[in-house]
Amino acid sequence: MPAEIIDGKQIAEEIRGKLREEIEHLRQVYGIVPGLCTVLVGDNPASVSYVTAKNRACQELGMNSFHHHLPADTSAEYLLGLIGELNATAEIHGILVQLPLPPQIDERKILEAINPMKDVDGFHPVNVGRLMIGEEVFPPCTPAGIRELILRSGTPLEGAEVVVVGRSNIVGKPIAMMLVQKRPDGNATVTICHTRTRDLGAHTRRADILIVAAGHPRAVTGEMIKPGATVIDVGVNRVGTTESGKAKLVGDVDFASACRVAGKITPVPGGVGPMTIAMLLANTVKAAKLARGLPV
Ligand code: L34
Repeated sequence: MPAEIIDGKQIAEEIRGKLREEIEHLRQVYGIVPGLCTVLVGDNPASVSYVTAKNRACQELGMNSFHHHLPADTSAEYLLGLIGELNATAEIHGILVQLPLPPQIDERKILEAINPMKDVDGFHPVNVGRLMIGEEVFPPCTPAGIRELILRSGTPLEGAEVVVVGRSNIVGKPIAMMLVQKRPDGNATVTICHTRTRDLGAHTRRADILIVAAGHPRAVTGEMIKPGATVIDVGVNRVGTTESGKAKLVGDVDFASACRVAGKITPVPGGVGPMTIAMLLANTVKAAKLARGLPV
C-alpha cells in the first residue's frame, strides 16, 4: 500500500484560517494589527519568490506587511542601520531578514541586531537559547511547521525514534532540540545525522519518524526507510526542467521509492514549505500580542 500523503498545503490553509479569525479579533477588540517587515538583499530568484509569498500571506490575513528590497552590494553597516529603524518602529512586530545574505555581510551579526522580541524567525541567539531550555517564544518557522505536520498526521512522538538528517542552524539542530523536550509535543529519542555520519542507512532504517533536511536530492531512498515510518521531506531543490521549461522542484527524499515503504510522507512541493510560511504568520501574531502584554 503506498504511503499516505501528509498535505502540508491543506494543513497550512487550516492554520491560516484560524489566524485570520484571531487577527480580526485583535483588530476589533484591541485595535492591534500585527505587522511583519521582510528584508531581502539581492535577487536570488528562490528568495524573491519566498519573500513575495510571505508578504502576500500577510495581506491575505489582514496583517500589515512591509518590505525592503536592497541591492546585492548593500553593506553590513547599511543593513544594521535599517534593522535599528525597524526595531524602533512600533507597527512592525516581526522582522525577517531572508537568508542567505550576500558574502560581504556577516549573517550572525545581522541576526543578532534584531530585537529578540521581533525575531519571528527565532534565529537570534537569545531565542535559540530559550528554545534549548524549553522556553519557546518564537520557534523557528520550518521546525515549527515540521512538528505541526507530525502532530497532525497522528504520528505519536512520545518515545518515538526520530532521525534527523542534516545539522543546520535553521532546521536540523532546532527540530532535534524541540522534539527532545520534556513536553507532550516532544518526548522523542532523537538522533542527528550529517555528512560525516558513518552509516546513514543504518540510522535512518531505525527511524519511526525520519526528517530529511540534507540539502540535496535523493539523500534518502526507499531502502533507507523503515516500513511504515513517517517521512518529513524538508528539501527544496530545483532540478532540470519540465516540458513547460520551468525548473522542477524535488525534495531530499526520492519520493517514488520512499512512497512504497513509508507509512506517511510529505510531498515537495506542498509539504513543509507552506507550513514554514504559516508558522511565520503565527509567530508574527504572537509577537504583536506580546508587544501589548496580552497572554499568548
Ligand atoms: N530568514 N530565511 C529566513 N527565514 C526562513 O524561514 C527562510 N526559509 C528558507 C530560506 N531562507 C529563509 C524559507 O522561508 C526556506 N524557506 C522556504 C519558504 C517557503 C517555501 C520554501 C522554502 C515554499 O513555500 N515552498 C513551496 C514551493 C515554492 C516554490 O514553488 O518555489 C512548497 O510547496 O514547498
